[in-house]
Amino acid sequence: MKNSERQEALKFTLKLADEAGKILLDHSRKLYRKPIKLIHKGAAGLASEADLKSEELVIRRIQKKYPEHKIVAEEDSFAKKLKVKGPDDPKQLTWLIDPLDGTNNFLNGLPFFCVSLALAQGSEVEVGVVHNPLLGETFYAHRGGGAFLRRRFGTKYLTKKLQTSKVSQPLKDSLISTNLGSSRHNASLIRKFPEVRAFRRLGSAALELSYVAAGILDAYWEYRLQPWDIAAGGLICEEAGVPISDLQGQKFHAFTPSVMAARSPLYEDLLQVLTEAEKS
Ligand code: LIP
Repeated sequence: MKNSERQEALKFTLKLADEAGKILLDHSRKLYRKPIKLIHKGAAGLASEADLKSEELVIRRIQKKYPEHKIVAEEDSFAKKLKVKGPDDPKQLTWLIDPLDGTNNFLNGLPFFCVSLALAQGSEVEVGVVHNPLLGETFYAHRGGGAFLRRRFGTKYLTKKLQTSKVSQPLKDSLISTNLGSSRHNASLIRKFPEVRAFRRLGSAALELSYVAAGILDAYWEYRLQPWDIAAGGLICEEAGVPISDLQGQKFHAFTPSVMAARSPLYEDLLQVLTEAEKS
């Protein structure tokens, strides 16, 4: 992709995330008064009409602007029982869409959810936007252009480039988000994990990665994720200069099934702890 194409796609994606965010806000207002329709997806969790309406809008807008691009979206993939895998053609342009990342938070009224939109060429993410409409915060990046956070303070918005310290906290002082304790983790890990300042489990992979990029969290990792959960947030980490890989230490790309992001040397320390835990 040419740089000018990335810039144009980013502009389009920011506008689209804002529009989809308004749909989530409308539904979160409805939900405040009475329950909204739920879709039970078995092992894939829950969805709601908010996920569906947001996704419909995003797909419609992309098909109009980029009719030749491929679209991989969470609810559509579930409905069509698609097996998501990386493209065979490294030039293929693919949109990876999570119309509502953090559905469980959304449904319980916990204000930590977002729209996550990414455009990848092959498996390299070129553009990513993560937008939380309730908190008024938008993380965004295009490859080679740096990562940014636009955040609402009262009625004002402030934008900053994400370039926090290159060096991490030591492990014992770090604030880490992960789903430790879930069935996706080695059950004994929680008992033998070295001391850290605190653990969090925030429930939106896209926002958790973006928070590491912004230095709000020191580290995040999770197993068994989907490309729409991590593509945009992963690029935002890369563009903020934060080391990110899968849990085997392999280079991050849109289709890696697990992810870990942290500044060094915390990144290396965590990778070692997790690799040891896998062996035991
Ligand atoms: C969710 C994530 C969450 C992860 C779940 C799920 P959804 O996305 O971001 O952090 O643990 O596996 O993928 O379903 O809310 O869009």
